[in-house]
Amino acid sequence: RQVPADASFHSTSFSEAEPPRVLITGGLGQLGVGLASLLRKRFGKDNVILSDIRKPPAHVFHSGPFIYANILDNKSLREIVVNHRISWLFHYSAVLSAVGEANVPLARDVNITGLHNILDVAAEHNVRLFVPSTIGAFGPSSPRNPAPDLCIQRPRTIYGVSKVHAELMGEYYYYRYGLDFRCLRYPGIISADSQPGGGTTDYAVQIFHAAAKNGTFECNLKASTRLPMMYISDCLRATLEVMEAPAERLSMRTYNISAMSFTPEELAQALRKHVPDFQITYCVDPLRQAIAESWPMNLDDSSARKDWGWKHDFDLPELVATMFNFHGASTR
Ligand code: AKB
Repeated sequence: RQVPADASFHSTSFSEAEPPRVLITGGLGQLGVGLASLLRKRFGKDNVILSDIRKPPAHVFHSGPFIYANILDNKSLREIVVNHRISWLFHYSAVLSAVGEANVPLARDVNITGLHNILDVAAEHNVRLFVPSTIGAFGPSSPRNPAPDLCIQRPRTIYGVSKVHAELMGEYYYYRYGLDFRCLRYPGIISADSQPGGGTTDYAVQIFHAAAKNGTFECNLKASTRLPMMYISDCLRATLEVMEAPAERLSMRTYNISAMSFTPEELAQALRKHVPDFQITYCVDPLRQAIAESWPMNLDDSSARKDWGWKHDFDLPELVATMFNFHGASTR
């Protein structure tokens, strides 16, 4: 097992009586607000601080603590961790795959330099750190169906390169400094009330809004492009579960997690149960298509299932029904 002798020290940075004090960076992206709401139910509203460099919408601002945090500003990061007695940090700031290719310097700053700052502050202040990785951390030479936890990773996007870097640096800090680093490789995440920004799997979110609104959707990936996907509530629960797992249950620090896998054509067919005349057309974006074809079609998540009991709740039919319930029956 890859657990150092002193791991028990890191397995409990807070006592049962004292809940963790949590900071979420990049909190206004697709996942932060949902994660904050899950964690606030568990640890108390005031123990979970959402942060971003953008101004929050009113409902987010009024739902619990929100602060400005720029991950490129080391001094202010340290001030936040010290002043708020942060003991758990969820590092959600990232530039996603398609936007990263359009702006490599930005992706490098946010995804690599920003990560270095986060690793240092977490290691210095004994903070348990979660960093999401992704199917994008695999590349064309990785096994695609399924991709195991440990295999060749030679991604061809700056996003993927930065995520492999995050996995390796986090694990290095764990072995070198005892940083309690935990990482999950997320599939494409599907959410009803938040939008992804600039990814390759975004079509699988946009299609639901389009189906509910006008019954048609123009897809930017080919009909047969198979990718791993997951409903947001499974993703956030997995994230909390791996953070709460006793250190001795973790045989690794970076795990694949998986739920379902489908193509745009299969998703459109599943949508027709709710919108019978739903039409999908295809206008392929060559950049996104090339990225998608370099990613796995399925992830092997057997280690997560074995080590800390990961189990998904949502397959494709439940996902589609839940997304439609959220949007209300068709708004057309
Ligand atoms: C993207 O498409 O870039 C992300 C991801 C799969 O990491 N949603």
